[in-house]
Amino acid sequence: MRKVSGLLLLLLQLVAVISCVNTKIDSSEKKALNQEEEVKKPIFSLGLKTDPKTIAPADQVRLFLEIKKNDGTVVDNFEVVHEKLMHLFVVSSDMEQFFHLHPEKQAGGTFIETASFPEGRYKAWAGVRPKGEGDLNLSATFDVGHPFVRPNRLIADTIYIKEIDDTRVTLRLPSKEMKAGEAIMLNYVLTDPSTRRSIKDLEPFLGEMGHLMIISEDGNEFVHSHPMSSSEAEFGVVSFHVEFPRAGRYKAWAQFNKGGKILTTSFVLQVG
Ligand SMILES: [Cu+2]
Repeated sequence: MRKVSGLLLLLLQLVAVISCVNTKIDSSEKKALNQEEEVKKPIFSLGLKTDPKTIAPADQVRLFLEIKKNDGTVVDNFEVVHEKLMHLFVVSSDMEQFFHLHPEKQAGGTFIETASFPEGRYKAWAGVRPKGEGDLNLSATFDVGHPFVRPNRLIADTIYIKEIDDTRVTLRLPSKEMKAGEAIMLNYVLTDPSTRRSIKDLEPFLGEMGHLMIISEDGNEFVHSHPMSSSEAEFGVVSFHVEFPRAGRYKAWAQFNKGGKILTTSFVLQVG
């Protein structure tokens, strides 16, 4: 009996030691995680001011944008990305409005853009590459008028065909369900709806045969993709390689240059 209780005691001690080790691992892991979070803390943010401060629908408004560092300094040195220093995507909270703008950089680092917007709450995504840094996509919000804002709910498209300016744009999705974190190919096929022939006069737009901007339903995830080299733009097919950060619905805007005219098309996608 004594032997058994001695064994039991040993076992209990062993369990205690193991759980102690476990706790230690847990706390050190936590520490490592915290450090990682600190490292990941964004160094840059987007400063946005408008003139006028209160914006009425359809009124001309000037947007002043600054890329700021944590210490408050304004970044003034940028690399050209796709022919521009800044690509600004302004999207309404219901994702019905989409603007692709190119603000002009001023001395000192402030970018200025003049535009007008229908009533709504807007998120402005600025795509920039500060010298020596990677690509940044930073966002800031502003209101136009007195928008009634509710959580956005997108309805996934079931038919992936749209016609714009005498061009039929068909999005060919992968045959399998699209999953977050997987490499996915989105093929856009551009045809002439009357002849059903492929569009052959696609031209580069900002240095690429197409641009694809994807935003999650809640407006928190932003993905910008460019065509793969395997695209056959001369046959009206432009392929994008994308990876969705998480499951949910996304709105995807694709832009093409057809004989000097910019075509913008959008679809809502469901990602499992
Ligand atoms: Cu752009």
